[in-house]
Amino acid sequence: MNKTSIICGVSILSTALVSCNDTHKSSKQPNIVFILADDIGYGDLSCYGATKVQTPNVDRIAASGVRFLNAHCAASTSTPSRYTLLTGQYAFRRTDTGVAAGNAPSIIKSDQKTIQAMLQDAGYTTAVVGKWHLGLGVDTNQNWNDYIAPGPKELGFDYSYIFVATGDRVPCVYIENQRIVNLNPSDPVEVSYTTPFPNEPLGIDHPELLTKLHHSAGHNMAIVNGIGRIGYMRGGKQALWIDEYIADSITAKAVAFIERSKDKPFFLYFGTNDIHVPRWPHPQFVGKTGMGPRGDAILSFDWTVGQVLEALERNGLTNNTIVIITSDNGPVLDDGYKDMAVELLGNHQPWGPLRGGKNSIFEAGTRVPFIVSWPKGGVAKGKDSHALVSHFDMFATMAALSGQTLSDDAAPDSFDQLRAWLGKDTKGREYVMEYSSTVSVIEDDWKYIEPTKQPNPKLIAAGNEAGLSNQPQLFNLKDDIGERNNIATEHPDKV
Ligand code: NG6
Ligand code: CA
Repeated sequence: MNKTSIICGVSILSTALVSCNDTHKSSKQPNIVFILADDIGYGDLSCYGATKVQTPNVDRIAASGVRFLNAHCAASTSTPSRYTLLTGQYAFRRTDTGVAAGNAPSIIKSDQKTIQAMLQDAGYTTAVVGKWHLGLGVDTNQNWNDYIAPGPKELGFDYSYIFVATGDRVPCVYIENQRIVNLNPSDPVEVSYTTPFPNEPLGIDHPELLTKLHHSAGHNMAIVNGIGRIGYMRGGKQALWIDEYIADSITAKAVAFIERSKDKPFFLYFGTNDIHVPRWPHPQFVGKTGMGPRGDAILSFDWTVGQVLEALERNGLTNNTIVIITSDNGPVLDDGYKDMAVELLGNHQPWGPLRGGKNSIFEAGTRVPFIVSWPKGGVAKGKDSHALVSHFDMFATMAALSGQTLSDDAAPDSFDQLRAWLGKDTKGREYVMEYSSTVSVIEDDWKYIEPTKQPNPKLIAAGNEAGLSNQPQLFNLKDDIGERNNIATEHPDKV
């Protein structure tokens, strides 16, 4: 190693990385792999305290990097969480960023700045693989049998291999570079979220066709692969996914992208299907945790992480790749299918010590696992950090890292937290805001939840409290991480 590369190797400063980039190939900008789990909770991984399920591959990344204990996503459901992540703008700045249907038009507007377009400007090859859930096309009448735009390409991803919404929403097909994969033109895909198609059996009328999972709430419309879904669809029989192979399919595409991009800096944004409903993991995981499909799907997630890490290793990329693992929102047990998640939970604590869960303004809705590893970047190894961080700081943080200056209209809610992400700054953000029917703010040890006139549903899903109130709520998270004691009246100054 010559002197220049030694200096670059120990430097974490973007300026050094940029200038070294010109002179020595081995000191090029780091690759970025962002793995976004679906609905994995703060206590669902063994490196976050789970014992009934083991996640050795995620744990390996935690051991080589920083495990954050005070990390947040922007919202307690997928679409607003992902919107905020990719645009660096709180989803609650708009009213049309709720959980998207499978035929929602593109939610990110073509003139909005995105992290992936910013990284393209910095010389990165960019890809999205897996869950998208940010809409496609201009309206709800997309022609599914043609190139569907706008979509990932128009928003800055060079390559895409996605499912458009969630595993439980039609259309149940893979879409590669904005065209349905394996589509037979003589069997076109049609999608509706309002009107059933004549002669297409529905879950609500044909329980005998639900050979894999029965619904517990909703999920009684189109039947695909023996599972009822949300929304109606017709056609595309040859293109339909098989749930037990979704992890295989998207992981293979993520790995293939890494293989073919290895010679220049790349950004892979990888949204897994695990562990969202319908949980129907590959047979190799079935029965392995004793917790039913929900637990087994965590193993599938960990397998996916392992495949990505192996691909990096095989291609000599481990050292100079930043790997980030996190989740889009908190955990849920019964999310609309009878998959025994409640009955087989035992003493597993998907929420860790937190209150609430998916769809909740309490901490378990939005405090998520968050792990950052980058051996060459000098990330502290096997360290815990209590710094206040959020995954939507990704935009500004990666801009700083790649030497990009953000324009005034880019990512207003995203801050450069590189030092915190590398485990060097122990404070992190000044504050973070989160959304779930109302907003909350965390600053220092305090969490404030804005009162709302909306009624507080008794329980959402199984056991997840929404946490809404028509009174201000204030918690001291240092003494009361479980948000049991509302001390708003004692601290009017803080409120
Ligand atoms: C809800 C679904 C739930 C899940 C959620 C979105 C029902 C009864 N519940 O409407 O199953 O799909 O939407 O999840 O249909 S998310 O993680 O993508 O935000
Ligand atoms: Ca989710």
